[in-house]
Amino acid sequence: MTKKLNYTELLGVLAVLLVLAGLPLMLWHWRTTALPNRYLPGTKIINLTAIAPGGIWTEELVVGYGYWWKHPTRARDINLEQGDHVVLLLHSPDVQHSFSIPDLNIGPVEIHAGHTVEVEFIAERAGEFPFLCIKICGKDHGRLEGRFLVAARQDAVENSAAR
Ligand SMILES: [Cu+2]
Repeated sequence: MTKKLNYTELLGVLAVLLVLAGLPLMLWHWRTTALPNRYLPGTKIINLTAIAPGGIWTEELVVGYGYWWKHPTRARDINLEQGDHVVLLLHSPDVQHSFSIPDLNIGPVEIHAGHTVEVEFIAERAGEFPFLCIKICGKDHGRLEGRFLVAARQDAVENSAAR
């Protein structure tokens, strides 16, 4: 014999289902729609995560338990184009790191474990711009470096050739 749910129980079940389905949906919406639309169209959004063991900057998302077995790809060279509006989302899953692009006078930007820090800049000049961690964060600290390679914009190249 089955007992029919009364109105209050039904409401409770609905509330639980709403939370179970609604929260992940809201998070998904935030990640895919709300977050990218916070920036001007054409903005290059680059995720950079610093990982202390191995001294790796990676563009991959490294969170939670994945940290222990994931082998993220090292981001050595990040290609940009002159004039690009760049938003860096800096993240650390382990210890406190300190981000800097010395040639662009950016940093030191403290990245606390578990937090994401936003750094915004415009790649005005073409060239190579090393980025690195400038806080001793472990034995592989020295390997936490990479480069932004800013390619000269085509019309800028033509302008300088015409002169
Ligand atoms: Cu470091």
